[in-house]
Amino acid sequence: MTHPMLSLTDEVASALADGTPVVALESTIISHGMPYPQNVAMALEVEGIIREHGAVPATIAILDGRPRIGLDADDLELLASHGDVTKVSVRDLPFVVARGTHGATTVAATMRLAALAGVRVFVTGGLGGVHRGAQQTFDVSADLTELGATDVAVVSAGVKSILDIGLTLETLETLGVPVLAYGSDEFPSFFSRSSGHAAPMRVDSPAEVAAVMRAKWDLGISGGLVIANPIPVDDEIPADEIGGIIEQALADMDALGIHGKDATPYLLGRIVEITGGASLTANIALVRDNARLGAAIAREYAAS
Ligand code: PSU
Ligand code: MN
Repeated sequence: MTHPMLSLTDEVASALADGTPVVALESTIISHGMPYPQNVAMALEVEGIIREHGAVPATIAILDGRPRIGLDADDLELLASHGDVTKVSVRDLPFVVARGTHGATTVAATMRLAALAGVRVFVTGGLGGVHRGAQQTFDVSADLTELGATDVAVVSAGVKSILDIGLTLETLETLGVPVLAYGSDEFPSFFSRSSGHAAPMRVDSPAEVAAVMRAKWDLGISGGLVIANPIPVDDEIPADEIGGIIEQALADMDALGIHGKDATPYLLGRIVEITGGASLTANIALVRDNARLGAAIAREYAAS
């Protein structure tokens, strides 16, 4: 039975009914993570990649207060270009639904809605985590809380070093979240294949990922999994090159007094500005690669 508050497209509803693999996609990356029009082009392209690789894409957002599982091209265009789309993490979901407004869902809110719909695999670019200086600000993304609680496997390229990567990994350990680096001994840092942090666990095939998902949930251990897929070699921005740019973006944010839910969108936009768009090219490349991997994982999981 589909949850009565969700609206599924016919394509997603029939895929879920007949066991066709489905891959969830978030919408904050569209509305608050990339500039227009590259954001809508990315969203459409990634849905196409997931279809080409044998799964059905389900981009998730709130439109007119209605949680939507699967969107059409007009919906994606609205999310990419409309001036008034709220960034919705889990705490924002009830407010946006009750008011009947538009919301773009973060990793946390997308996981929650995907799980309500019965979707177990979700592809994104980067996760939220423990912000640098969180010892003072308490700024820890609700993405981590949600990974500790909700049964969805999330494919990302790791976390940007706008965050404290070491503390993010510690928190995921505390929350019981398996962190699987794909084909690497090191946890990746989004733009770079390396981070200086060893991967807690390594896997080398979609089937191995599906087996860990099954084992976790069959053991009754609720919560998510992180699959950290390093950016393809040819698209990588070396850590020493991006490091200084991230420091500058963080300093600019502090000077402007930006914090809370505006921090991540500001930093993402500022990094695109400082790199003259090079970071956006890398970001889109890693999302494409994550889509290919996520579709393969969803296929293996459906067959397992
Ligand atoms: N990191 C990225 N790109 C993104 C985000 C994070 O590299 O688009 C978005 C995701 O939607 C993530 C959210 O869930 O930012 C985290 O926001 P916060 O730090 O406010 O929890
Ligand atoms: Mn935060």
